[in-house]
Amino acid sequence: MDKAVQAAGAHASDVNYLNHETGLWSWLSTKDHKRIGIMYAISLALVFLIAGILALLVRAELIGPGQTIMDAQTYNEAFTMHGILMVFLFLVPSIPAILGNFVLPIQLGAKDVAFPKLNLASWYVYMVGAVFTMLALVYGGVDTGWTFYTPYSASTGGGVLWMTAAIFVTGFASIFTGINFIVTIHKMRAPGMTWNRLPLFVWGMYATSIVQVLATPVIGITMILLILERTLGIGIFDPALGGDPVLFQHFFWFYSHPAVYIMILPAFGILSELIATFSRQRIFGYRAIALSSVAIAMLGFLVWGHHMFVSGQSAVAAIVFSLITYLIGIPSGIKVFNWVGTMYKGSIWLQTPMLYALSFLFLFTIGGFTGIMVGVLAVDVHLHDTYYVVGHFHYVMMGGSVIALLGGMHYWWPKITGRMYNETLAKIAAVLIFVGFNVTFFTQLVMGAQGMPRRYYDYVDKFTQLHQISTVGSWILAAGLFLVLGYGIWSLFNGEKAPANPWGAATLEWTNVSSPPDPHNFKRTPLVTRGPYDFHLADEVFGGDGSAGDGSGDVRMPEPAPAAPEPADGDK
Ligand code: HEM
Ligand SMILES: [Cu+2]
Repeated sequence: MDKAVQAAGAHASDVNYLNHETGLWSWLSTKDHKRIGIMYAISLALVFLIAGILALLVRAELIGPGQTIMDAQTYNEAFTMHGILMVFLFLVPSIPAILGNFVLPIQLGAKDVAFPKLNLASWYVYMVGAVFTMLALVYGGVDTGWTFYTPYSASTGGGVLWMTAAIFVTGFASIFTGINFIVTIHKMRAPGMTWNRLPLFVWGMYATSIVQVLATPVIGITMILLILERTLGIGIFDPALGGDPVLFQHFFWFYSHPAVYIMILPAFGILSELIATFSRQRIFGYRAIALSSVAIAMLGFLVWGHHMFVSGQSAVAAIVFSLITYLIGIPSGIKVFNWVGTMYKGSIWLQTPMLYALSFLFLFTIGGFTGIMVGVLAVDVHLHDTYYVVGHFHYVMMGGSVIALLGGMHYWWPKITGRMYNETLAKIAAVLIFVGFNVTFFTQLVMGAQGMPRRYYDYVDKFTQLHQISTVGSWILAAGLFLVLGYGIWSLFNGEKAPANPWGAATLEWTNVSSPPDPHNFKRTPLVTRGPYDFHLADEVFGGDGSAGDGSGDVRMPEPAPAAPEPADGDK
């Protein structure tokens, strides 16, 4: 075990949130944000597993032209289900529901979220949505693609009704989480936790919550309208009934573009924590990182038309959407610049979470850059509905969000479980995932640019080789992910006991809370007197009085808060 791990050496107290109550009912009826986070983690891991297996099957079908392991209809249903599960049931809830729930209140110095019952309700509502998803499979499956475009979705198989209902229902889970976090951040901060001392993970969650609350109702209403058209024949999208099919696309993307920020903003938040902690540096440009998240959240509402360049919208609209899309590159670029700036001259510690952070920087930059490419009106006319788009959004959603989630899970694992994972295996897995990811998806960018359309189970011979490379890549990727699952489970039972602050981080969940945390997080409400990345002031972390992490101390600082980054004057 590394030196820093021992240095922070504090002892977990015997009673913690995991063992203070036992039995299934104590979990199903819990209002503890930490336990709800874990319930979400287990549910979402299961969804990720199912959706991942579907992805492997889709890739296996594409290993050669023509039919290989499934027929065309099954293929359509497989990629649709993969997409729906990954986007709506996994990635949208993922980081907020798991790590947001677990970490956010502790980072604020709070005992829990503002509305603990609403938090538990969010999980139950999500589970109802998951059951509806199963029913969609029972009642004939869905083959529309995850976008449910009309007019096809208004007429195809019965599963669509259940699936759209599932998305309507899980939307509430997302809204509940968003409302809860906004109120928690405004109202539950410990004394001294000013807006300028919020950890950047909290800022990321704040921006995300705004989008969740404002955008999710739109997808809910869209799904309801589709259901009404299908069941009652009310004309909304069907021209024969006086509707407009393109209207569906507007509604859908008015939610779904902002939704990509629901998926990526929390990832940005995690990145800031990882980069600061493992570079041992004050974050460079705290305020720029915090506010660029909010800027992205706002701008994200203005660009939906870039998904509809070839849908027949007016040339003026298309040009305006294209131009606004470029603007998103600015706050995103600011972030990447600031993360690199934070690492500059830092003492970088290449533990597994940092490997994921570096991975993210590389992959998200490709994802963002290819996003600008498809945002260029003229270029997208060529690239639209090709594998280039598939490559692009996997670079952001998987290379960005999922990689950040993995980094965050490794980072907070000792806090959540009270155990360390096997560092060597974890590093091997991180490398396998990075390599497998690029082999799988870079090839897709190439074939997309050459004209390979998306959502086809057959293709012309010239694409065979690239498809084969991509499929082999998916196996490397899967090997890495299963390795994570393996050593994760092993660590739960056999892992070394984790100290309170194994990484020498300076935010409250590490400095003032034991691993695993006390049922009420803090024994005494902390008094915050410095910024979240003021390592030079965090005496209790580096050579302080050794009181770190027994959960009993306030954050005691030798000096008053530094001028970091600017004194707050009340709520922003
Ligand atoms: C930040 C996280 C992002 C995520 C999670 C994401 C996700 C997605 C997804 C799921 C699609 C597929 C849409 C479809 O099925 O048609 C897509 C397409 C697209 N994305 Fe992104 N994206 C992200 C960032 C960006 C950025 C930064 C840009 C541009 C600056 C961008 C521009 C586009 C465009 C123009 C398309 C439409 C391409 C087409 O359909 O022809 N995206 N994105
Ligand atoms: Cu978009």
